[in-house]
Amino acid sequence: MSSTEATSIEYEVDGMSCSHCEAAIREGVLSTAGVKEVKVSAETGRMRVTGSVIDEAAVIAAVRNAGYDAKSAATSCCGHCADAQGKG
Ligand SMILES: [Cu+2]
Repeated sequence: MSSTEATSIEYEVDGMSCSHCEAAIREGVLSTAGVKEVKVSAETGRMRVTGSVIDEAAVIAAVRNAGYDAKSAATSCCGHCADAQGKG
C-alpha cells in the first residue's frame, strides 16, 4: 500500500475582497486534478493548496478562470521570507 504524501503550496491571490471571492476560487481550484484541499483567505490574500500531486500552472489557471490572479508564494526559502515578501 503506497501512502499518498500530501504537498502544500502557498499562493498569493490578487483581487479578493469577500467570502464570495474565496468561494469562487476554492471551487475552481478544487476541480484541478490532484488537489485535495484549498484554504483561501481574502483577508490575507493568501491561498494554501494541499494535494498529492499539484500542478502549479493548472492551479494558477483555475484562479484566473475564476476572475482573479495568483502567483506562487513559494519562491522564497521559508515561510518567514514568503510573509515578508507578501507584505511588500
Ligand atoms: Cu468578493
